[in-house]
Amino acid sequence: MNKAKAKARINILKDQLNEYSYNYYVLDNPLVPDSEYDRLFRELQSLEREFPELHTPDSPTERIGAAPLAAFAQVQHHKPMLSLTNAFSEEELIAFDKRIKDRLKSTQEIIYACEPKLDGLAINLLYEKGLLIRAATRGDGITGEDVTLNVKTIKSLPLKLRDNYPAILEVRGEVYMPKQSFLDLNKLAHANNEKVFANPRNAAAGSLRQLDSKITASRNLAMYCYDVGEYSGARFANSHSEVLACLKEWGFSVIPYAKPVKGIAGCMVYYKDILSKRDELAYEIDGVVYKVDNIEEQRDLGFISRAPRWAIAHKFPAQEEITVLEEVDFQVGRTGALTPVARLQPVNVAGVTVCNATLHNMDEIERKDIRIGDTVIIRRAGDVIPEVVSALLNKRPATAKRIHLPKKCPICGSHIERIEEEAIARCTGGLFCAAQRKAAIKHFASRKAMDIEGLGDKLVEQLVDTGLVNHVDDLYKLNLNQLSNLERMAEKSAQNLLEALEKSKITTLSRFLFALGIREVGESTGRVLAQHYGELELIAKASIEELQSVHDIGPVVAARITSFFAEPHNLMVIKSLRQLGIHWPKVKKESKDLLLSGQTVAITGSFTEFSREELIEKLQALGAKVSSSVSQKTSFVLAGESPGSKLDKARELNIPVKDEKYLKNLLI
Ligand code: 9MJ
Repeated sequence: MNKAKAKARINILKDQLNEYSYNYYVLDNPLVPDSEYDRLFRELQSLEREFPELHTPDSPTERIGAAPLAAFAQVQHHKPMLSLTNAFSEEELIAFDKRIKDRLKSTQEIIYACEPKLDGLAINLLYEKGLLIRAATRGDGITGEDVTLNVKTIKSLPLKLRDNYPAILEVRGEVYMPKQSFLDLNKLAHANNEKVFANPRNAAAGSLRQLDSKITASRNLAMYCYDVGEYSGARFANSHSEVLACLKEWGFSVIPYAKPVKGIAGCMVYYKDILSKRDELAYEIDGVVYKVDNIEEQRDLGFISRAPRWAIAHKFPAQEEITVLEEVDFQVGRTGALTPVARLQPVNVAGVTVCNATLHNMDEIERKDIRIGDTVIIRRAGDVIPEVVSALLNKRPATAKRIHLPKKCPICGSHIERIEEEAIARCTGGLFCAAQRKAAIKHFASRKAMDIEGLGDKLVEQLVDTGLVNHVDDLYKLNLNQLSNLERMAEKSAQNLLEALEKSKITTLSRFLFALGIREVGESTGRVLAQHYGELELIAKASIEELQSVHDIGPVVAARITSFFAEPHNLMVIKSLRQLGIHWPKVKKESKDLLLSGQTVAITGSFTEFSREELIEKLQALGAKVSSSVSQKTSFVLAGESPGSKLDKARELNIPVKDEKYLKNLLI
C-alpha cells in the first residue's frame, strides 16, 4: 500500500473506530461485535507501525477506554488505570514471553500469575483509613466518573476493610452482571417494552451509570478485584499472588481461579482449562490474563503508553461475528411450533463454520427489526444453537426484504395459527404434518427418552419419508430386510439398530412419559408423575384437579396431560407400544426414611463412574431433590473433577461439599 492510500484508509478506520467506541462506551449500545472492533483496531495499529508519520496523537490507538460522560463528577485516579494488550495466538504469547525474558535478562522460566479475564467494567475503589470513600470508572485511564453511590449498592463489596490495611489504598477490579441476572433483566425489560441490553457487560455498564442509585441497587451487580493501585506505607507483597491474598484478607471478593504457573507452557495449560469451563461459569469471560508474578520484575518491566509490559490478555475466540442474512426458512417442531431459521453467508465463529442460526420467533424478528439482506451479528456460545443477535442498520441495503410468517405450513400445507399475545406460531396439522411426526420420533428415540442408540435425525427422516415409520410404535415393527434396503445402511448397522431397539424396550415409567412428548411434560415432570402415581393407567385416568394436587404440577401442565390421554389415537399408540414389548420395572415409591430424604443436592464438575443423568437418577433414588443452583437451602454440593462456580458458591455460603466416593458409599 502506498502512503496516500494508507492515509485514506487510516482516516476511514479512525472515524469508524471513534463512532463504534462512542456508541459502545457513551451510549452503552454496541454497533458491532468486539471481534470486528479488534480487527479494525489491529489494522490501524499495523498501518501506523508501517507509516509512523501518519500516526497522530488523536488516533484511537492512543486511547485507554473512552472519554468520561458528563453527567457524573470527574475524578482523577491516584495512579493511572491501565488496559491490557491483547494476544490472540500462541505465537503472540511466545513473543511476549521472549520480550520479558530479554528485558529481565533472564534465562529461567518466568512465573506468571494467571486469572480469567472478566468481561465487565473496570472500577477503581479508593479507601482511606479503611473506609470506602470513592469508586470511579476507568474513563480514559487518568480521569474517570464518580460512581460511588452506585458501586456502594454492590453487596459483596466491603464498605469498611478488615485488619492491617494501608491508610490509603486503591483497589481495582471488574464490576459485572451474572449471566442469569442479565437474562432475567432483559426478560423483564422485554415484558415492559423497554430497551433490552446487548450483553451482560452493557447491562452492567448501564446499571452503573444510573443517576438514581436505587435502580442500580435493584440490578444484581457483583465485583471481583484483581489489583491494587496506589497505597501508603511500605510494600506489603512481593508477588501478585500475595497481593490477591491480601485483598482477600482485607475483605474483597477476589478474582476466582487465580493461579501462578511456570512459563508459557503453564499459561497454555491454564488457558485450555479455563476455556473448557467458560460456559458453566456464572459470569462472562472473554479470555485469560497472564501477569508476571514478581512485583520487583513488574517494576523493572514498566509500561508502554497504553498498558503494562508485564501483563497480557489472551483472548478466547470471539463468540460473535458478522455475516449476511441471505434467506429465512421456517422449521416445524414437535408441537408444530414454527421457528424462523436464518440462512447465512457461511462464517467462522470460534472455530466452527456457521451457515444457519435461529431467529427464535416472529416477535424477536420484529423487535430486532431484522430483514433479509441485512448484515447481522451472530453469536455461538458453547453447545447452544447459534442465534442472530441483531442487524447492523447502517449497513442495510435498499433491497432488504421484510420477513413474513407463512400462511400455510411449509411442510404439510396446513393452516398456521398464531394465538394473539403469543410469540409462537404453529402448524395446525398435528401428526398429519410429516415435520411434526419426524420431530416426535426423534424426541422419542433421544438419549433422555427411550435412548435408542444409532437412531439419528437423518435416519428418522428417511424412515418417515419412505413410509416405513409413521408413528413411534412402527419403529418396533421394523425388520432387517426393510432396514438394510435403506440408503447408506449396511447390514451390520441395520442389525445394530434392531438390537438397540430391542434394548430400549426395557425402560422406566418416567422416561416413557417423557418420550411420549406430551407438551409441557419434560424429564422432571415425567419423574414427578412416575413417583406420585407409580402406574401409567392411573396417570391416564387422573382428572385435572387430581393432577394439580401433585407437587410442581400447575393448571397448564395438568390440562396438557389430560388432553393428551383424552386423544384415542394416543391411547392406541401406547397400547401398541406395550404389546410390542415396552415395559418398565415397578416404580419404587420414595420413602421418608431413604438416606437422603428431605435433602437438596447440587452437582458440579464431572464424575468418573457416572454420567450427569445417572447421578441425578441415583440421588433421586436415595430420596434427594436435585437442584440446578446453590443456595442457603442446599444440603450439600456433590463436586467432581473440574468443578464450576457452584463450588465457589458453596464455599461462600459454607455449604458442605462431598465427593464421588461419598455417593458410592451411600449406594453400597
Ligand atoms: C479482568 N478484566 O478480569 C486485569 N482483568 O490487570 C484482570 N483485568 C488487569 N486483570 C491490569 N483479571 C490491568 C487490567
